[in-house]
Amino acid sequence: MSESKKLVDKVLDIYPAKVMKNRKSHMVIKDASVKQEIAANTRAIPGIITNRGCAYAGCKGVVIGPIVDMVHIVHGPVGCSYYAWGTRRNKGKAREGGQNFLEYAFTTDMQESDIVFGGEKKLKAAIDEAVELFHPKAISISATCPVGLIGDDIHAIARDKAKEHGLKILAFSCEGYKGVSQSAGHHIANNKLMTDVIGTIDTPAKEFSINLLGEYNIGGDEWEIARVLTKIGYNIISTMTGNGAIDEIANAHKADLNVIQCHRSINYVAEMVETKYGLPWIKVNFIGVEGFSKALRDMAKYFDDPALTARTEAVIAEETASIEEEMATYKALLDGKTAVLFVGGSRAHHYQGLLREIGIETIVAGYEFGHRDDYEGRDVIPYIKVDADSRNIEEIHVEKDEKKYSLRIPASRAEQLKKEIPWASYDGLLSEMKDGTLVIDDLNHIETEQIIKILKPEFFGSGIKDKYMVQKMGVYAKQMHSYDYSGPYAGYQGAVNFSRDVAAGILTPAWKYITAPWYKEPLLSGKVEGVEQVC
Ligand code: CFM
Ligand code: HCA
Repeated sequence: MSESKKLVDKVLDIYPAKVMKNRKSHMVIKDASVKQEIAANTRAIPGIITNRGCAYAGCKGVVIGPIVDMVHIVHGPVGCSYYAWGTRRNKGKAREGGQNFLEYAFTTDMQESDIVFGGEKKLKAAIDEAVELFHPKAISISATCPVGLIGDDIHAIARDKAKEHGLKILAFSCEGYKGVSQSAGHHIANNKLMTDVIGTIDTPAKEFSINLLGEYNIGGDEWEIARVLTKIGYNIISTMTGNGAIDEIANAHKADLNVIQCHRSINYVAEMVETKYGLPWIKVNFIGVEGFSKALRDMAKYFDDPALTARTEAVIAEETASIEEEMATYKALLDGKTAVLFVGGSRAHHYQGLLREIGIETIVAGYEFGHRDDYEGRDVIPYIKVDADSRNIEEIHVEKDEKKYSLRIPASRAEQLKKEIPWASYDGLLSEMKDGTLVIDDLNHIETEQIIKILKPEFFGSGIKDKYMVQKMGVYAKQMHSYDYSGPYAGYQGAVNFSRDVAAGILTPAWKYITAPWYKEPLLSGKVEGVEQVC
């Protein structure tokens, strides 16, 4: 029996029958010879200590919060705002003459009396106060659980106050209880960005214009990606939403291409922009040396411009040469080690290439709230229509989910693109894993404990909730959400930073001062001839 099978049996053994059946459907041992399916994006079992967050976290915390020049008001009890204050480490800078409110936490601080008599008055006052004190370009209002329960009409307030003050106010009914995880919040945020922001400014874009979608500038990632893209000659119209600015996002539809890093959190915008404005999108992975170079090459292939392609190759050569030696040093230190990766909805996949580059193989991986396509991937079939549109560009149509979309791509490029770049399609986490390794969706506390005990990996890519329990078991756990306050980890320089931090974390002599529980607690006990206890 394979190690993974033994592990699955052992993990499932602790559950009552009904729970066992449910959890089993969220576990898959990779087998490349068959098409595999996994249960995902379903409700966590009550009583199980899941790592997931809520819709408010996904909407305000993840998608809307990183926009730097908006005042983000949380309508709810103070804890929801305080908990979300600065913890995601999405960095941002004010544009010239512009504003940056990222350091602030704005809340209506609802009290018991507001819950009983309604919180609308307080919200109106908060908006007036924010406008008077800060004169922002735009405001967001995020509803927390009690708001939905008592029925405050945040949308009517947003409409009236926007008119009164003459600015954009976006209201999000992202009460934490909606959906099964953060994922519902992403969707709510995406919808409003589409209806109220994108397309509201029409400044013509320069050549090679792109939007970066699903990149949140955690630890400065976007700045490292942008450094290289700008060197090649790309014009980044907007980033959604790390270091994002509201007017830039409003003009996003003028770009030539949407480039998606985290598909899970922003695919709805990509799809809606594609349908409404004919703007195609490609999925990339900016993490890891190979990953980043591939992303740059895919983008160059899309634009198919000889000078851009030459610059791409020159920048790749220069950048990779500058980090080669350091990466080799870390590989020599870490070769042969193993990792477990359990992160949100894309990083458990995105970091595997980089880990492999420094000699670390991922043996278990999973998402908190990924959907089935994040595990299983998705293919689309582009096909060509012969007629030409008014701009003298032949239309290319994409058929997916039985719908047809028109894209602004020269017909001659279609077949080639289909073969060469991940145009509107993507690989899932399962495709990254080696045969025999284990994929687990919505991993919980007790399963994490079992995995660590049985597999004893050297590296666990975690969130804040599971990090310290793993470290107390003597295994290095790295916060893959906040990067443990380090970063950037994306791009070439990011790969070096990550490798340095992982090497330091795994190789620190501190681990010899912690005795893992399996060295002190008996796994079996009883009397075996002449021996008191067997461990
Ligand atoms: Fe996308 Fe993200 Fe992630 Fe995500 Fe997140 Fe995040 Fe994450 Mo935390 S948007 S899915 S909801 S890459 S906040 S920057 S680290 S769980 S893997
Ligand atoms: C969230 C945000 C989070 C939490 C990270 C963690 C982040 O989903 O609420 O649990 O450590 O990246 O900050 O994913």
